[in-house]
Amino acid sequence: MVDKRTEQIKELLPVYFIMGSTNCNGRDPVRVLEEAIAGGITLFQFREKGESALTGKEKVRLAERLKKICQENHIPFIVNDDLDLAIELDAHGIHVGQDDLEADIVREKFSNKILGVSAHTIEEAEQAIKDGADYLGLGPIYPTNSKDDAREVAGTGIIECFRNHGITIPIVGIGGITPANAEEVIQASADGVAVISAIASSSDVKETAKSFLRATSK
Ligand code: 3NM
Repeated sequence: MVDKRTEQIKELLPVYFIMGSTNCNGRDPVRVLEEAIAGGITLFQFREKGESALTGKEKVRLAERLKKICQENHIPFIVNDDLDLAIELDAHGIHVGQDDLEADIVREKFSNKILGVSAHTIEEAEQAIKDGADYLGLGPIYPTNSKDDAREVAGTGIIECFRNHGITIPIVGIGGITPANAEEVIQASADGVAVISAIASSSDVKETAKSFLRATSK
């Protein structure tokens, strides 16, 4: 039986926009987020990473501004890999990778919040579930330029493989996903797509977010 919490998480995942100041081609991240929300994104993750990423107070200030926009638009605000920031901002959730914080420690300190974990193998997925993950991020599904240490391209087959191994918790595909290939990811039985560049660096952020919503609700 699928419980209510799982159903609620699934509803948040269709168009999961991830972004930080380094992903916006010099545009104001606040504007980019507003346009993405106007286009219909369903969840937002603040991921401030890369060479010119903001740190310290500047990072906190940007996170606060983006969280406020999410709050005004009823979009949950997830923080990537920064437990102190997630706690300081009382974020709706946190996402951690395999090389980041330990998921079980995060779950302990951040109970009742959304916990996402990146997984690449069945063992990692099973561990994440034991640790209390609400959803898994699987990738990179397609080639990506947005993550320096991305693993080998997995294709949509990784999603089918996890499902065939009995992994039933919500899954979001990530890496190189565009409006043109998003439907394939959903057909492979993901509950949504997590996207950085196709939305953040689009010349029409709102329209691109709309295209993702159409592609994932077919
Ligand atoms: N994690 P884009 S791939 C943040 O494979 C991230 O776990 C990945 O960015 C993983 O949509 C990735 O621009 C980058 O390809 C996704």
